[in-house]
Amino acid sequence: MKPEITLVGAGLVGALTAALLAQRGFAVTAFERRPDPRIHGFVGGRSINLALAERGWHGLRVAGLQDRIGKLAVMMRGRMVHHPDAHTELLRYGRDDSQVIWSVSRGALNMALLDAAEAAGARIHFDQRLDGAEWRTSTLRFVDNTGSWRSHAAPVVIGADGAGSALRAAMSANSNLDERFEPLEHGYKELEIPARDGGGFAIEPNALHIWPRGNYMCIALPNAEGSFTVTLFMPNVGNPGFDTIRTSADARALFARDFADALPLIPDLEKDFAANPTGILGTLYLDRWHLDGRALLIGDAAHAIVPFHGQGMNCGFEDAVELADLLQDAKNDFGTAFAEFQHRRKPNADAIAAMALENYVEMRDSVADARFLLMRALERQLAARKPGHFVPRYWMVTFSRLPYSVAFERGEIQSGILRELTQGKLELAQVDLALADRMIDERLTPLPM
Ligand code: FAD
Ligand code: 8R5
Repeated sequence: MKPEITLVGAGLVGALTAALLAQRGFAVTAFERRPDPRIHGFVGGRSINLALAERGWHGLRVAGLQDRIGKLAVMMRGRMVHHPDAHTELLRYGRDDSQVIWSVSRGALNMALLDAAEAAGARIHFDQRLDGAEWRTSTLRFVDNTGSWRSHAAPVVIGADGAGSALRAAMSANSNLDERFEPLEHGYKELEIPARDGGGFAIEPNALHIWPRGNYMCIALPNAEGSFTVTLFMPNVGNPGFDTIRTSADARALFARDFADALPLIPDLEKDFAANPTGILGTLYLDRWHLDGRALLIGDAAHAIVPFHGQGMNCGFEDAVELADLLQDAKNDFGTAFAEFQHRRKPNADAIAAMALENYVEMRDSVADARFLLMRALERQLAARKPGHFVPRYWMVTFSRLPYSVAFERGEIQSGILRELTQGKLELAQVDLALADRMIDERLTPLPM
């Protein structure tokens, strides 16, 4: 008999987990609140994309989906910075085109993952919203869109139902998970740069575009069909802020002043600004991710983070792979496997949460700062002098599968080295590279790469 596992949520992480567990011989049943996107189209309808990096690709590779998704992904070589005077510059993310990130459609990704889960034998019930749990009898209650109920016996349940997790709420009703949500005082709004008439991209396709403006910014990621999804990030309260930029006319005036080169590319600015909700951002921390061997939270349900490193999904995919490996070896001792999962993943979730918060300041502000640019240039030089020894933090997070906690710790040491070496300096030629080599040898061990 195959052990049975119930999943709540068949979004990105839930569908990947369903595929990986079914591939390893578990009898997987998943319940998803939304309708099947392969039949009804993806709810929302708009093109929404995500940045896929090495950790995400690894999950897709293990699930056998690399080729299918590879065909749909748009390469982003670096940040294309749009300065206030409208000149642009490309800051490469990696060493060369082997170190890039990729823009993929959330809908296409979710549909591919659902196909893979079902192909491996997982059963997925759509239009089924978790509404509560009775832990004494291990019974979950689901409600469909007509309001009718069903009960499901679930001795082992995994919650991949996102930041607003209903399973988390049901677990909290039983035991204290020590949950805390730290809101960011900034929100976001999605807009669109459509494809040019007759097709084609209106701006450079192979980049992640950033309009840094100090305390706020816009970004744009390419969609394969030629459009870009634009996101405006700014304070909830302030000037500009979502409390002062309230009407479509306010939005147009803000763009005319601060994003003048983008404005003519966003024909539906007014309509989208009014119609699209203002997204909220924040970090979710829980001290407990599981109820012994009965229930476990993964992905955003356990550790939602702010978006500024583009790692929420990437981190969630890493969760899915780690969990599948643990359960494969667990001999049905779910309690031990869930505790080990939390033990291994929590320090990494905390590390990426902290790095994602830091990257907001870097994206919106420091790209215009001379000392920052000098440290960035030096970082690349040291990476070339000492490959595998001095590795930029962004590279460790984005292009490797080193634990996030290692990226964070080494990043702190490296940032100390960069600060000391550039103290009072204006250009790269003034930096003492022999001293740099000594600092690296003394403070960092070479990586096993
Ligand atoms: P979700 O994707 O939220 O999936 C949860 C699923 O559970 C959904 O399908 C939902 O319908 C279902 N569900 C919810 N409640 C219930 C219930 N009660 N019963 C049954 N089912 C339920 N990450 C990146 O790595 N790179 C990016 O570039 C990036 N860009 C992003 C852009 C946007 C606009 C947003 C909002 C997020 C972005 N992220 C990105 C983060 C990423 O989307 C999340 O980290 C990732 O989707 C988490 O996956 P998940 O499966 O845990 O949660
Ligand atoms: N998420 C991303 C990066 C890092 C880019 C860099 C940043 C939109 C709601 Cl804000 C953001 C990145 O350091 O140059 N990689 O991928 C994705 C990002 O935002 C996504 C699209 C987003 C939540 C709205």
